[in-house]
Amino acid sequence: MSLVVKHKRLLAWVEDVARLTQPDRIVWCDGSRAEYERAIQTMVDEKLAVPLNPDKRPGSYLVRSDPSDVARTEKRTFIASQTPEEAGPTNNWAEPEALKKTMRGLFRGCMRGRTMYVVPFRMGPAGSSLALIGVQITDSPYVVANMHLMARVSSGVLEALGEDGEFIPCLHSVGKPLAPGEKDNGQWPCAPLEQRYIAHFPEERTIWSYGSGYGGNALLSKKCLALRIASVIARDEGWLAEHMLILSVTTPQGAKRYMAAAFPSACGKTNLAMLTPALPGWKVELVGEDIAWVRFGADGRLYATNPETGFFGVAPGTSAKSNPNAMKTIEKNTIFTNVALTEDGDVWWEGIGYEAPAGRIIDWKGKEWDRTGTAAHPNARFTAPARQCPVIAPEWEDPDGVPISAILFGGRRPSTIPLVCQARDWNHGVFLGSIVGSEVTAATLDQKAGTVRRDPFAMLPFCGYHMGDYFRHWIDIAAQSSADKLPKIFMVNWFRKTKEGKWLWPGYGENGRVLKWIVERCDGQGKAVETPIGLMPTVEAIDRPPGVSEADLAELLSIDREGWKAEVESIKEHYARFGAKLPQELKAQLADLEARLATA
Ligand code: SAT
Ligand code: MN
Repeated sequence: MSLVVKHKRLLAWVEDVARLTQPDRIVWCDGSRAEYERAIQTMVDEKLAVPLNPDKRPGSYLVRSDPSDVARTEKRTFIASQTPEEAGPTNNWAEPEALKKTMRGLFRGCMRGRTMYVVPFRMGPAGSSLALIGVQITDSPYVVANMHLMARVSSGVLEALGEDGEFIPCLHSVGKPLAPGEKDNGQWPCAPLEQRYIAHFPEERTIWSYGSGYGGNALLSKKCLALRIASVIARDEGWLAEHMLILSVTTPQGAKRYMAAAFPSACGKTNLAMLTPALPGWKVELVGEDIAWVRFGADGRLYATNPETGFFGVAPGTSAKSNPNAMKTIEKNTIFTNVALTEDGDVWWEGIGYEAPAGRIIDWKGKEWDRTGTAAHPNARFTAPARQCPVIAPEWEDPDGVPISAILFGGRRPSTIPLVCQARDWNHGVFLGSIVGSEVTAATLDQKAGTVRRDPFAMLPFCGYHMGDYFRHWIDIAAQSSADKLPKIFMVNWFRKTKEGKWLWPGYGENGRVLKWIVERCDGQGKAVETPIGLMPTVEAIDRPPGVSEADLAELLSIDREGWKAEVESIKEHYARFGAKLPQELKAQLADLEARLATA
């Protein structure tokens, strides 16, 4: 590499890691196209990636991971703050020195036979005051290629660091050293589950990840840096790092309004971010589909920035019906992981919108599919550049971010939660964020079906500190502005069912009708009535989609008083976890809700 690295701390860290992990060679990455192609070719040579048919999916590849390494592993994810109190009840805590000792033992010699890549990257557009620089050391060419798509990898980042700039060290290994002469030979490298650690050291702003090569465990820019570590930085610096999509809505009159929205997983966040509204004349464009960094501008408004450059989206269920814009985004230059391969060299998955084509299908495990089980893994992914999205907002890389008019919180709630409801004020909105949850559909080890799994702000797995302090931070941040400039906050629920189990709301493009009411509320229009749970649209205020009767809409907008009383009890249980760290303001919100339900 022509660039001479002058950053002593960075050089010393790279040397230390190389001494510990003993790679065969070190490659400093520059973010070039040639480098991307070399990383992919390395995988192809090792039979870890399959080039797809260029007539079907130009520039695209299929990768199959090990069946034990197919998703983020929350049980192996740690917040190693000085005290367990700082990590709080929702995180796995580990004592930092002990964890480092264990992990150093694992890292010792773990890159033997492999290349150690040093990947400098920036999160956030050039010139953004929130942009953060990270340097990821990894022995995975899969990570290198994916980071090229997801983050701004470039040698310019090293130049910007100069001799002593701040960066977040991200150390990663798949945890599978190679013996002399040994090759991966089609075997996705990773370590056994019990040896995996995804560790965050929030005080040092450092990430160490060992043993997994998949998704958020390995692409450390994403959940580890841009959410867990960034949430700690944001708390200290007075901004917000959130698990939110960012979109714009343009009205038929040409007014553009921006919204940020948080949903737990499997609630159609990517679909909403790329929505094609069914209402004529309305347009939605995407700024981000997973992470929002949010800060106040000089004008007192909140501005949101997408720190990433690509999508790491779930493939199964993505179709021309559920998300036509995602389908267009992944037509080319896409890395697919754990989907099925068709005989003509294209990809296929459950819910792609058409039957699996005739001929041999190779499933995600690399075996010929007998057409009984699923051909793609349920958490199979596509990695694609954001700029390929047909509805990407032209301003998506604006260094100032986009001014947010509304914040939405949602979940998958077959009962109780109405289609939409507006918070009375900021603190009430924070309350709505703190009680976000989705109904458990199939019973799991720790929860029975029909109960609500709470996922406050959809940040449960991603908050790098005590969730009670995080609630406090959300309440306190309002003091940086005034009530009239703060975004309005809404709770939405596309998933209401009748008692007989029939969907009450068609969802997808029809959700644009709810966005319309939200825009109207932000602009001081749109009819709403005071209810015990917040401000609700009247039945006439929502443009009714075809197939939804007036009675259905009335039910979608009704207050299920008994359901809400049960909800209050469930929120009390949820809140009990946070003990003395639960802000007084949220206790007051809950007491207020209970009182309103009793008297109204
Ligand atoms: O694997 S990721 O963490 O990037 C995606 C997810 O699980 O939400
Ligand atoms: Mn996510």
